Amino acid sequence: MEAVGLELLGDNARLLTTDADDDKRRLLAQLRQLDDNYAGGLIKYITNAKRLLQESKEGANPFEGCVPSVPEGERLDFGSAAFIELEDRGLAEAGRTGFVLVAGGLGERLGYSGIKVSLPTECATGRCYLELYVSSILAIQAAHAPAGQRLPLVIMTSDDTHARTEALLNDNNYFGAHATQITLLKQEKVACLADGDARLALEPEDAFRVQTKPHGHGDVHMLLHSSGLARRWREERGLRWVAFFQDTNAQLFRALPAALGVSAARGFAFNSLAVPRRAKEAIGAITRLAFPDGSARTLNVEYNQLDPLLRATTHPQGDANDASGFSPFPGNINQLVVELAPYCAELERRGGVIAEFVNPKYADAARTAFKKSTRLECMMQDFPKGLPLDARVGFTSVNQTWAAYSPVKNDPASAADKARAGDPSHSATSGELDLYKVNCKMLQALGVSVGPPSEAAFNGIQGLEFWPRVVWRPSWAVGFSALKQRLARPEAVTIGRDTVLVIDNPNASIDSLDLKRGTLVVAGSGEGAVADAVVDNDGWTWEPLDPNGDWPEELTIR
Ligand code: UGB
Repeated sequence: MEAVGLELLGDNARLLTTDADDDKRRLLAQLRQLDDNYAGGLIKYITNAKRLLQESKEGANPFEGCVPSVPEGERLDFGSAAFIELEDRGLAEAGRTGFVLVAGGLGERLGYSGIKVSLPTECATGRCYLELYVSSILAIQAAHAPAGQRLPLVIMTSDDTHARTEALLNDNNYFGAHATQITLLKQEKVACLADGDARLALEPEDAFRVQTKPHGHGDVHMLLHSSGLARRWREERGLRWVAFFQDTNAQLFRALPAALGVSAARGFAFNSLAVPRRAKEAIGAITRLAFPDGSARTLNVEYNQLDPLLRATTHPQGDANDASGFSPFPGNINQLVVELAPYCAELERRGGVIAEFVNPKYADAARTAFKKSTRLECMMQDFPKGLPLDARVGFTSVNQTWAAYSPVKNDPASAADKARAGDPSHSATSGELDLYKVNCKMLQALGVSVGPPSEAAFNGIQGLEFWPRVVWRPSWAVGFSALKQRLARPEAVTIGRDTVLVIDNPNASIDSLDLKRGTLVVAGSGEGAVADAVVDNDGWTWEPLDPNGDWPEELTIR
């Protein structure tokens, strides 16, 4: 390591004594590890930190002189003819895609003690997020990948999630995947910075240990580069795309294929799946920025930066809704479709490092001291910041948010507060209910008579749309066209209000069914059709839990 610029802020008196050699070795080992984990080493990290901290101290505006506008992209109605056409095209492309799940976050806002990918997506089957993702990829592989191609899945973990993710896979036999097709890449934390000069912060209780914190989900790009996986996917596996996604969105495979179709149709090197964004909603906005030198880029602008940028330029009213009731700028949901060839070229050029930022909370007006230590961070959606200017960057927005994005992020109390304020609750409750809704809406779009939904209240969230609890295995159908093939006569199928339909048999089809009341589980694996079936039983019911009962956490949070 170069002997420049590395300063530790802490109990320096003890650092100088000779009776602490073991502790010093321990510190050195940690510094070596921090050096290895960052592309370019610790000195590069500190150099970057000094630059970013100086810019922050000066109050530099990264968007100085930029003019924002709404970028090029596609806005689709879920289930429309255009949607289904792009979905079909995208599913064919999905057979040449590597999938990347970022699952290193602890999900502190949710307050769940387990890892988020182990949460049930819904209560009808209890299928967890990781199982849903893996089985969707396997279903796409069976239907759309070239013979013998096993579609890869990378899961980025962290110290907080790695062992439990590994155990979840092992305990469930990789959910049917081949063990070699799932790779876990663990992100490491980065050193904390004690002050504006980027001196490293030591633990208050241990003068021989540097404080560390997560670097953010942008680490995924560095790991795909340093592991050599992205390059091998392109050169050895002949894959064309890489799709990134977050830990808890059961709607992922309802919307991602259409985005892949849009990428192929429009030649997008980088395509962000998006949903309509209400002004001030805490999600990033996909924005085209024209720079003073005449160049332009399409980027994610985080919600806290959007309002001042708009006020200072084209929209004096700031981050406001237009006549549609939404912001004209689509909301980023961090499901990204990236073309592998330009992606690999860019990783090569930048050594896997992507744009970073720093967000210190200052303790003084001179902006030199911090309230607490800070660190550099990076976000996976910032990758286009360094792409060549001629790279086509766009978005695919699905107009019906419930069909594309319903993540589980908030604990019940904050979820109820958000719902009361008219914002999406992004809770285990909404995640489950939106999944039933999207499945029912798919069947309805194909001519099945469904519902109507009831109104329900769970965990203090009132007025919820409670559709029949309809779920099927991904191997039964991914996408509208596959679903259509499972229904010989959609007009002969009725799914009544408050009923439950679980299709567990991947080989069954439905000819005619009147699900009047209660529950139907289509189990087994034999081929055959549900025909002339009338179901009327007591079935399963969903009811709010007694708050004084002793229930599993997975249930109380929904
Ligand atoms: N994650 C990691 O794998 N590693 C990390 O170090 C951190 C996170 P959050 P966030 O969907 O509403 C994003 O914490 O970062 C994984 C976008 O930036 O749930 O606050 C983690 O496991 C924002 O523009 O979200 O905000 C999870 O799978 C907007 O789109 C994923 O990263 C926002 O999501 C996201 O982590 C949103």
